[in-house]
Amino acid sequence: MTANSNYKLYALPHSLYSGKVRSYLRFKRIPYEEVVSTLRVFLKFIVPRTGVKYIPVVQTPDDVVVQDTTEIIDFLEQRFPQPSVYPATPKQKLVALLIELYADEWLLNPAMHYRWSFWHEREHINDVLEHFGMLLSPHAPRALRRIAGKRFCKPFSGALPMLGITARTIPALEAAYLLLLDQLNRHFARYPFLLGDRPSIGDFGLMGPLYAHLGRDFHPKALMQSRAPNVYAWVERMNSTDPQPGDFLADDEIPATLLPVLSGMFREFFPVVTDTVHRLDSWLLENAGRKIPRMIGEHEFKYGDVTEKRLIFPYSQWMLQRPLDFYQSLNGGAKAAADDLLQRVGGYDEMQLKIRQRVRRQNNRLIADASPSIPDPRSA
Ligand SMILES: N[C@@H](CCC(=O)N[C@@H](CS)C(=O)NCC(=O)O)C(=O)O
Repeated sequence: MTANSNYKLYALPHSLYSGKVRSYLRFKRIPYEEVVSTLRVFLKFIVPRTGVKYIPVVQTPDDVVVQDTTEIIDFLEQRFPQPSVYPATPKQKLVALLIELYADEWLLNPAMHYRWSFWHEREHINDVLEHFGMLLSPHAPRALRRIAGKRFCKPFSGALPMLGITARTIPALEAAYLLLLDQLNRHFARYPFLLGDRPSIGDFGLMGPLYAHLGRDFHPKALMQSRAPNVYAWVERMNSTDPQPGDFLADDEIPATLLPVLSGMFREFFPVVTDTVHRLDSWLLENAGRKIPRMIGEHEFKYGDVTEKRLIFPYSQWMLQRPLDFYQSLNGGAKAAADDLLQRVGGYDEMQLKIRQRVRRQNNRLIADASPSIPDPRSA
């Protein structure tokens, strides 16, 4: 045991993925303290202990250090199993895993757009820059943090085109986000969380984009409050320091209000993540033994009717493997129930995808599994 017996969350107040773990720690009532991830903290702790430059990172009182929100939550679920954030029933567990994937890997887009496309709104952008300036020091005067923040934020503000967020796609991106807000607003009018009275891994996933950027930055927060007050109330519920969780809905029920959200996810995001799997498959064949980079070239995708290009992120396959493995492990009545749900939301064919070259995480990096699980059809 270290002198301090609390868990530590290395994070930043405005960091997307930090919001996911923070709300989880609060929900589980795990005593923790939040450490502001300044450059010094990155240099002295995060990089030496994780080998990578991401937040959030959790350090346990017995000095285990875990990086990646999904791994952090799964690690803590072992230590604090009750109440579980994974539903025990097949449809609910599948939906929770799918929504975590969607939030982490796709709703990053509206989050990034609504943070970085509003430079002309002074209050909005100053707040963002002052938060980035915390990398220098959270105690530096606001004006100084704003100046430092301008430098530190460049890799993020400059990332929009790499994510396919351009003048051409922004109208469709905004339309898709407003539609999602309306759908979730209807859902949260009836249910406190996605699957009833208890937040699931899907809720925590959604808290990344829907809190740090879309429910916290000035411009999108005002939009969420006026257009989707029930979503904003959910954000506040998810951040509560005194959570009062109940149970998931009985009988493996999936609320009808979630079906349009799932349909939208399969329509908009699944073509992208499916193509990511195909592109990574080819990349691994051509680059056997090489380290998997964070991005492997670019591919075309569609927002609404507009075709654009974005970078390909192999990590998305790792996240996809979770719901896919779970679904493909089902049989009997559980599979039939999941199939029926998938048919109704236009996701049945998508979920039959067989991943030939699986990936896993080792020492906080993505690596290819030793041997492909299915032979290469091209070598036949
Ligand atoms: N998949 C990772 C993503 C972590 C991540 O991208 N964190 C952001 C901050 S919210 C970051 O550290 N970005 C640094 C970078 O992109 O270089 C997770 O779930 O933890």
